[in-house]
Amino acid sequence: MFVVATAGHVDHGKSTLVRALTGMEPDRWAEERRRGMTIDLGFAWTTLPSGGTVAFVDVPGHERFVPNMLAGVGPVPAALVVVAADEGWMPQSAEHLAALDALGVGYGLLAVTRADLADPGLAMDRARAEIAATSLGVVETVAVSGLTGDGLPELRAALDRLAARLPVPTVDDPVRLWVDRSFTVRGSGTVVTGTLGAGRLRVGDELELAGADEPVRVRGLHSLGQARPEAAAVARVAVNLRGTPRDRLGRGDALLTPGRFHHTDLVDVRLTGDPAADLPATLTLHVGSAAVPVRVRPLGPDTVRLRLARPLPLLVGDRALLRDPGRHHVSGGVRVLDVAPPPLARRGAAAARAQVLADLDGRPDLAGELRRRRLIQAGALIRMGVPVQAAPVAGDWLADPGHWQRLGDQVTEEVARYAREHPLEPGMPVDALRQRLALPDRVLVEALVRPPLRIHAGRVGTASAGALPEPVALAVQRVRAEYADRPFRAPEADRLVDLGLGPREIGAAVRAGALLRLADTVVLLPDALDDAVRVLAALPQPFTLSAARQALDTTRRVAVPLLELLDRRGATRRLPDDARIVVT
Ligand SMILES: Nc1nc2c(ncn2[C@@H]2O[C@H](COP(=O)(O)OP(=O)(O)OP(=O)(O)O)[C@@H](O)[C@H]2O)c(=O)[nH]1
Ligand SMILES: [Mg+2]
Repeated sequence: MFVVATAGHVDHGKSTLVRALTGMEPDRWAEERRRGMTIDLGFAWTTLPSGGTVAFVDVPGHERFVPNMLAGVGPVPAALVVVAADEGWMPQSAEHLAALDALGVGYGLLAVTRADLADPGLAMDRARAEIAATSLGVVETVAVSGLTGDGLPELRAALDRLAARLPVPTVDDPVRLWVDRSFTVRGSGTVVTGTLGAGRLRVGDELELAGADEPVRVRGLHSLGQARPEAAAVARVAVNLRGTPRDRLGRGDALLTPGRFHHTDLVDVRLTGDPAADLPATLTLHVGSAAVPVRVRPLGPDTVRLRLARPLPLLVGDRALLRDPGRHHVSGGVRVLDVAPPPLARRGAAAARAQVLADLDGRPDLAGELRRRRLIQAGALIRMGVPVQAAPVAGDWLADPGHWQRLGDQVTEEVARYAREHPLEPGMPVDALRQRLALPDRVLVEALVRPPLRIHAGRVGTASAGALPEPVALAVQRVRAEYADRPFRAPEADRLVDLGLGPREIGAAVRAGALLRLADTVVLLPDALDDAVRVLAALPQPFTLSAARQALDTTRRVAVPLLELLDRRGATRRLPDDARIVVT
């Protein structure tokens, strides 16, 4: 199937032509038929001589209904421009064509209708020239009469040739179905329709709806009036949603493949075509079937920042248009350059941003994104519409290679500085390093630590960081030598001072496992605990504090905290009468 939107001035015969081609009534409302005028979008389809199907989105031509027209053409890649032979080129011929051009629609046909009423030559020449100057380029042209049927076979053949030229849709892409209609079907619930431009929908699929916390589920699918288990792009589809109230969604909403789109209310864009120098500060952004008021902030000669009144699922490269609803005027097309632009807080930030944007063209560019963002998660880039082929540096994180190299150097510097400032600590805590480098995730620190640095017990240091600074190591060695034959006699406080073991040094030695701390200034050699248990186990059980003190050949200063530590570790148990037993 391929989908074509009509375009053209009011009363030029768009709906009559669609009716003549399809045998279906595009004007769905009684009011439309009574007034002989299309108000809202109409939908009809037919089989072409080739056997292929064309579906039409028939738009209103009246200037009051241009927003409806834009909702219809937004997601559609091809247009049938209709001009009446007897009236020729008119204001909404021009406005509709400007809209197609702004959206970058590249495929189309020209039908000069009402050819039974006047010679189509003049209207045809003018329209061809106008169209040739737009993104549509030179188009095939057919003179027709919706009344007599003249020219219809030629138009059908031309539609077939147009279909053959259209790009092959990408059915593996994520779905972004812009809703152009929503209604309730008795017994089925909410149904929405739209033009599926890419991807594939299946009954049972879960989809995301912007602004809704819960996913929505596809209960049924219709295309061309028939129920189907699945529909692949390009297609007109009607989607029945399970359990979604009708008032939760409508025209301008989008049904999305979950997790694949970034919802943004701030975008930097390039103005396409001939941007007016004095763009109004508030305009309406039309993209897909959505129309959202925006505030415009000029940045460069043809680049602006748009603040959207509500977030939309936009991708880098999206085409959209800006319109001044007050003046009935398409102000220009836009191409989205950045859907997650940086804030412009500092002085000169806007000028700097304009320079960055000058080099962007809306084509997703992984290397450029990494250069500008330095560190970003692959999922975040994919949600912006930037395909990711690069390998992550850690977890889901991608890094600009130059930035990653600099971070590696910084790690070495920071760890060395920390070691200088904290000589007794066995390395820099990982989280302190993460904060110092302003890294968003601990896995990045872990990936940046390379030999000879390593992470041990939550700290980054050299492989020898477990070892003690030399003076402390020497002091511990002397304690060992002096107390080898009386392991439960802890050095007195003044002896510790003589040895150069102040509180910081003792702390370092304890962390390194070179000393065992019983109390503030009561330290033993680390094997003392096991030795003590052996000695105490040889005593008649239970034993008193005094018996333990004598057996260990030590003082109360050591014996009390030593036994308490053994109690805590479960090696001894204190009985109600204060005697103890060794637990075996
Ligand atoms: N004689 C003649 N009349 C036509 C032809 N096509 C359309 N008309 C008449 O022109 C009038 C407008 O036709 P529509 O098809 O409603 O025009 P439209 O472009 O859909 O108008 P809007 O949807 O309001 O923009 C109707 O009265 C049609 O009967 C044609 O080829 N020949
Ligand atoms: Mg009509």
